[in-house]
Amino acid sequence: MADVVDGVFDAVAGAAPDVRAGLPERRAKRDAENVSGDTQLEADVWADDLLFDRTESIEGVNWYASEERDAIVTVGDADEGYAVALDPLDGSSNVKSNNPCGTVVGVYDQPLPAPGSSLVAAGFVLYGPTTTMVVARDGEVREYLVDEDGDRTDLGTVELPEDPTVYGFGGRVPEWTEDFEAFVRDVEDDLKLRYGGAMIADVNQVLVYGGAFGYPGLQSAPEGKLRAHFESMPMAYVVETAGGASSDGSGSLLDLEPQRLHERTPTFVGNERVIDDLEAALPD
Ligand code: P6P
Repeated sequence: MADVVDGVFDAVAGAAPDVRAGLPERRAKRDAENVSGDTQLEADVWADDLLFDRTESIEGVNWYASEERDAIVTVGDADEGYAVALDPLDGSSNVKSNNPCGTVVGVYDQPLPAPGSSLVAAGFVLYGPTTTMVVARDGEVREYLVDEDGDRTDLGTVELPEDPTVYGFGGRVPEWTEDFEAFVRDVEDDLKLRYGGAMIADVNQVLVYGGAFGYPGLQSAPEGKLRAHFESMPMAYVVETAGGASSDGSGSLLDLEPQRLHERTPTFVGNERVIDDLEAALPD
């Protein structure tokens, strides 16, 4: 397994400079939507193609799935192996406004759809003032600086701070349920709002400063917006490995068993006490 996980994160880190370099001229919207109904940027499709090329021949990777592709691609010739699930350019709408975006990576030990418990590693690349990679595997989370050659410098382990400081919850407030809005009103008495429209950047703030990020179920969309396989479960794996907690409103996101590849779920990650308060505030 270690070789496969090494191979996946080496390939994604190696691709990062190319993805970042290709963003400036790919800010335009395509006249297309992905299977989830998101408007696709040229950058979404281009990053997906590039990352597919860099990962599809890794020994042990049998399936490639991405938020931008309707179906899973079988890239191996065995009935068993690992599935790589990517959000190739999470927060791509931030490219136009020059705000952070990145790539979410999940490595599952079975074909998708798969339970959150089948993740063996997860992480993300963050295109911010610098390019960094966060990897959760083997019980720890480590952060790396990714240079222009795609080489990584180890910056050490990442552990969620004891005390929460920031919060960020997506969706329009009028679309929130009453119980969730009441919970946020309590949270905002203690924490500072940090919400930037890209899950990987907002979760990275939680990893650095402590707090909580989420995208709740909405009155018009009880399942919320974020995709279980490509965003919610991988980021839950990172935050839980860093000492935090996750929830879909009632229990850990790693206990989810999605039945569809592009299934969405209400998503919350952060300090355990904030997540406990959230679950207490929402109806069973
Ligand atoms: P909204 C990006 O499109 C994304 O999937 C997540 O990265 C982000 O947290 C969320 O959607 C932002 O959604 O509705 O605030 O634009």
